[in-house]
Amino acid sequence: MAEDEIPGIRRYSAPAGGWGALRATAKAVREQMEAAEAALTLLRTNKPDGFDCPGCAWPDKKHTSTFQFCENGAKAVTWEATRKRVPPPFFAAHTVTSLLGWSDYQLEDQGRLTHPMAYNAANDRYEAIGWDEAFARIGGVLRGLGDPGSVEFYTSGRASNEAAFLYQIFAREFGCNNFPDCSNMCHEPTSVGLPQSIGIGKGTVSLDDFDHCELLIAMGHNPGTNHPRMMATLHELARRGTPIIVFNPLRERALERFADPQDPLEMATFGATQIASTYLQPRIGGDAAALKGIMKALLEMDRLQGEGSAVLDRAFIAEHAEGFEELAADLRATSWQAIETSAGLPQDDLRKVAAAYARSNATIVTYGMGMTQHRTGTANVHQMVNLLLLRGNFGKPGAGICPLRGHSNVQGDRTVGITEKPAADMLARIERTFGFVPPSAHGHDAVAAMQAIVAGTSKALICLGGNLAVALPDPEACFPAMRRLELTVHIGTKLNRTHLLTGKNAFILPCLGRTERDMQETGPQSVTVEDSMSMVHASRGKLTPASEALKSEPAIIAGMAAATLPASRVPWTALIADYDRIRDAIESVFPDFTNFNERIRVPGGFRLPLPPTERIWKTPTGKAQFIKFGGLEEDPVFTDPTILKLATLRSHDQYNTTIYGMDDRYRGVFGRRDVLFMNSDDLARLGIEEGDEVRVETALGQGQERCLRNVVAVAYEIARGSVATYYPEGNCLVPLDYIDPASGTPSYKSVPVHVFRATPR
Ligand SMILES: Nc1nc2c(c(=O)[nH]1)N[C@H]1C(S)=C(S)[C@@H](COP(=O)(O)OP(=O)(O)OC[C@H]3O[C@@H](n4cnc5c(=O)[nH]c(N)nc54)[C@H](O)[C@@H]3O)O[C@H]1N2
Ligand SMILES: Nc1nc2c(c(=O)[nH]1)N[C@H]1C(S)=C(S)[C@@H](COP(=O)(O)OP(=O)(O)OC[C@H]3O[C@@H](n4cnc5c(=O)[nH]c(N)nc54)[C@H](O)[C@@H]3O)O[C@H]1N2
Ligand SMILES: [Mo]
Repeated sequence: MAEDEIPGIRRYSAPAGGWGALRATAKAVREQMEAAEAALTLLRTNKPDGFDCPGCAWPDKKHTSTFQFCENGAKAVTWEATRKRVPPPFFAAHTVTSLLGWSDYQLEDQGRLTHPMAYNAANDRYEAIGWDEAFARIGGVLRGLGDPGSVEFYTSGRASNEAAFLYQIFAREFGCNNFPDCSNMCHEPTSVGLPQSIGIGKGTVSLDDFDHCELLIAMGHNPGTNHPRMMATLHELARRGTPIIVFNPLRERALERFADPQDPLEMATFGATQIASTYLQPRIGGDAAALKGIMKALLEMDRLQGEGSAVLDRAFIAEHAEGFEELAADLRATSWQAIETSAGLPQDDLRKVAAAYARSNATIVTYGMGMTQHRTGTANVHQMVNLLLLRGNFGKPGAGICPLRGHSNVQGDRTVGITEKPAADMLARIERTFGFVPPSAHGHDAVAAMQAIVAGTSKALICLGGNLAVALPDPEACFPAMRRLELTVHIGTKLNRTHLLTGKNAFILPCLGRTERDMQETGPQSVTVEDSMSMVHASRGKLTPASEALKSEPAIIAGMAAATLPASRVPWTALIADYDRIRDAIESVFPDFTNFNERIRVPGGFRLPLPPTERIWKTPTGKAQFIKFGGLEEDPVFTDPTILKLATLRSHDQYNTTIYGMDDRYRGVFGRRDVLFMNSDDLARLGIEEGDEVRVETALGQGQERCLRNVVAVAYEIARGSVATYYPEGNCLVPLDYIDPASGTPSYKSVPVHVFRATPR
């Protein structure tokens, strides 16, 4: 079938970025905002006195640089600062049941929520309610539940440090550690795996390190879409001639060729820069094997070079690391043939990567969801660290590990206490600061929280942002369970499907977004966020709030807490009057925030301590750990050759469950999302033609049929045996318990499936 015969499927031959990005930005502005206001708003993004971009967690050059253009940052900002509104008459006109029939895109595109709303089951509608009455009713239900452990406190990673801190204090004074958060679906393997390897669950590089790095290995992330400001860094590296080796089963255009909208010459000449110097396409779930192959090759090179070889940093290993001998023995015992089969890459390619790595004196490994959202996500993180440790790539300029975090403050939320497994010293300091005894029993992460909701043991769900039921796997189990809850409370900016899965008592509490002015008793307030390089800085919105009835996230949390806990030891009202007081309390609980208020007044903020950058390892033995990966396979091995591995991905026009538009420009998909990307050999092998309608079925044989229908097969440059579709549509194929046991993160990127042709011949 000729390619233009499939509606909306066109090959995209241009580089990423460039004029296409400028056109897409203009479209986002046109559809959501007044042009003049949009221009002013975008210019305030990531400025010393402006607000932090809600788009991603990639740092900005000290938050002091000139305006950095970013298409998807602009989409995130204009989507929040839209002129569209969802006022009470909207809810009067539509029952919740009818709204459930709308698409995710339609729901959010209605605009900003304007008033607190309470669900009325008698007429199946959300109705406006006063703030105080909402708080009182929520408090009443929570107090009436009896068991504090039956309440789930979800956090999505846009929440500021101040909001997240107050939220965890509220939950802990209430009496539980149930903190499902979006990180559990995202970088939890980083938060679990990195401490085991290097003693801290955060990336170790700073933006400056990219100026000194001699080799970058980029694994399983798609920065052209998800971390667009990183493209400027990659562009710079490529121009400087620094090799960039990509591991991604799909060809992602921005990792191949990019035209920097910041570069006048490139723009004027329609030029572009080649980004990846080497682009390897392992099969989905083949990275652990590939990393083992590279390390095996390195050991072989080291042996060949004999005495005096500089392939491994022997001095570093001896002084700083443990477990090398076990790792080396395991690598020696692993055959090249098995590595090639598991990785889906030839030995030769892996040896070349090893050679390039051995030449580099400073290497950075960057990674994203393609590495973490697997059954072995945590073990995958260990393997990337192993590779870096072999040549001492920690604690020197230009080297280290760089997880690309998701939500703009997901890292900060964890830093200020959103964790279901609280450390004893944090609990002790909470007690000292506020005078109540916080619970120490571990609570639920995201999957465990939903499992408790499905089992009926959890009775209430409070969500600080996000769209939990849609973000989690297995809507068939989750959606009906949500309706059985006693209480659902959503603090959000825009209407989404989870808000419509109403419990017996259901509330939507609309909050200010980051772009908006937050006025409290002592004047306009700033909040703080931490980016993926551990830089903490202030964010201050300037826009007039979308509605006079909105409250800030901290104010909503304080209101709920005060109404729930009449004998609270926390001075909720005083804390809200001046956020400096919240920051003083944060400093009192978390010593790393010394002089917090003073330090965020410096443009660019400050960096939290990162011991590995000084070669200090806060592991139990005080050494960095080599942790071997037993075997080669990330997933169960199937003998049935018709089973393929499915990854669920973001399109270029979406922010997680927020769908901005129906295009995925760089992958050549326009006006639709119902596609399954397939390798043409697999198409031929399975008797499917491009453009055929197909049915995707989960092949785990758990007795339950999981099926995605009405998707169209599209030929794509994707590794053989691997297929991909969009998130969240693909979530119906992922069982709720198909997780990395070490971290609890769902294996969204590797589900065994069968694909059947549905188009009759
Ligand atoms: N515009 C925009 N920005 C965002 C987001 C958004 O949705 N939109 N989401 C934010 C959030 S919360 C997050 S977590 C990040 C997500 O950012 P990314 O980590 O880039 O997220 P994904 O789109 O899920 O896919 C990652 C890549 O993994 C690859 N991949 C899939 N399976 C494998 C595998 O087995 N091995 C390897 N090596 N690669 C694989 C896919 O081809 C894809 O290119 O972005 C953040 N920023
Ligand atoms: N199949 C599959 N599933 C996945 C993934 C995948 O790759 N594949 N990725 C996972 C990942 S990495 C993540 S992080 C999760 C995301 O899970 P979530 O964080 O729960 O989801 P989002 O779509 O980011 O949440 C969108 C909603 O946040 C609210 N919101 C936006 N801005 C604000 C704000 O400033 N304040 C408040 N209070 N609310 C706000 C709006 O109401 C909006 O509807 O999904 C996970 N699910
Ligand atoms: Mo994420």
